[in-house]
Amino acid sequence: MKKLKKRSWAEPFKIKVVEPIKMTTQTQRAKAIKDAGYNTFLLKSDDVYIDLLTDSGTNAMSDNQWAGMMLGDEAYAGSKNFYHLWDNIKKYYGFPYFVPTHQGRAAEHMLSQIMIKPGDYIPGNMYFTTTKLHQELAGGTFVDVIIDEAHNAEKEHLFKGNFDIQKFKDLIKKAGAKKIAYVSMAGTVNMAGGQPFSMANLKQVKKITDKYGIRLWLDATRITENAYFIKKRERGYKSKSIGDIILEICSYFDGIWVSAKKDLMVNIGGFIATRDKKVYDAARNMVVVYEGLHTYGGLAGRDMEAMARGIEEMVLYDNIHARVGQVEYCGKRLEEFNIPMVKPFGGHAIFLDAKKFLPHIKQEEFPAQTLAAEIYLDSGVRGMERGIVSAGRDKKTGKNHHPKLELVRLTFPRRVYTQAHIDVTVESIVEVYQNRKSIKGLKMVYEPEYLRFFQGRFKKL
Ligand code: PM9
Repeated sequence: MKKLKKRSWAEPFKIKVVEPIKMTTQTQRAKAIKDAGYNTFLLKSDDVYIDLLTDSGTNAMSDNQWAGMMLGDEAYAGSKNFYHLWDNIKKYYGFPYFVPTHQGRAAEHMLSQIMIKPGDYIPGNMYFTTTKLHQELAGGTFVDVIIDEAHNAEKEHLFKGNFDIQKFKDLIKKAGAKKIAYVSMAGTVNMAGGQPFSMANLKQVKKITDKYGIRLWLDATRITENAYFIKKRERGYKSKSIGDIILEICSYFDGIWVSAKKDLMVNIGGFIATRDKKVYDAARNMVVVYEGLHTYGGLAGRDMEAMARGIEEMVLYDNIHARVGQVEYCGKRLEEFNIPMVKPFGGHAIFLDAKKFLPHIKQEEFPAQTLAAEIYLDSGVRGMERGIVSAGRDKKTGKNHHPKLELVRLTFPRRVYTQAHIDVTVESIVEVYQNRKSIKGLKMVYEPEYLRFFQGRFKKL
């Protein structure tokens, strides 16, 4: 009899409501992707079979969250859902003040306007598209001080999201501490492949910011995954709960901003939370200009209730274990076929290394954009470019940035797809890999001014 090597785990939930998805033919997909200018953001979702574009707002809410939606208090001012959410932000993130926003970039906009003066620098562990844009629009310059390993897809490092302490110190020396608006740390680091920072590294950063009186802020959009990796990989945290690790992380920061569309497993929402009364007062005042009253910030009462309940679920170990486990399952299956990917596997997505996948396509011919389009063409699976298109242009010279990482992100919405969906995805990627030599690159034919990856259009070379 064959011996059992290990016992499997399964998701800590079962399916109560289903949403049909549509299979398309290769001919239909060829037309759809051409009409979309070879940009997966411009596809109609009706033409997509398995949607791995993003985990942002695409999550499945629990029955408890849906029940909470029915308890939405839609009063213009002082909704009880706002107070429930505030209580949970205090309890689970540990900050006394909070301002709701309709999503993450609204929080980035306000914080950048409040904290950055023209000519300031903002060091961080690799750029994120919307974050950096808002920092630049406020007159600041983002400086990447992540460790070099993060820019190398294949390099195995348990904490690729770590700050390079020397790079950070060099910047302070060069620019002067007064010119640093704040430190912008992210956990996990999206553009590096969903990679975490370690608690030890965070403590080192904190020591320096304390010494120089620099404000320390966190993009806590995917902090649950970072906490999970700390629990799994860092000495001293094995027996700590996800909730306690999140609280410890937050205790080192002056404030956080969050796109609630990720960890909180809702379809819309965001917020700022802080212990800095001055920044809070400014954000609370600014939110009424751009978002709505400070007790709803562009959200309905029901949205805030779903967020409050989502926070309670995000800290559950079984939930985050299943989430990261699904990403790992996909990675391991792809590994069997030697598909080039970012390693170690990240928290929210598998990142295909398009430079290695399509070595015959130059970066100026958009290998990752091409690969995302080819995978869609093969199977209707939708991923996202995270390479030269996403990196945009230098704000001074207008020249394209040439990031070392040229990736296609296959992102897993929380609690949405089954193992069978992952298998279909893996098989499609393997098929495209086997036929990769015949694939040709793209040229850009339309480029919007901001965040060009969303709306840029391409033609086949
Ligand atoms: N992230 C994502 O798909 C949504 C689309 S942008 C390509 O990964 C971080 C770490 C994010 C993020 C959005 C935002 C902005 C801030 N920080 O999308 O405005 O991953 O809610 O948040 C996306 P909003």
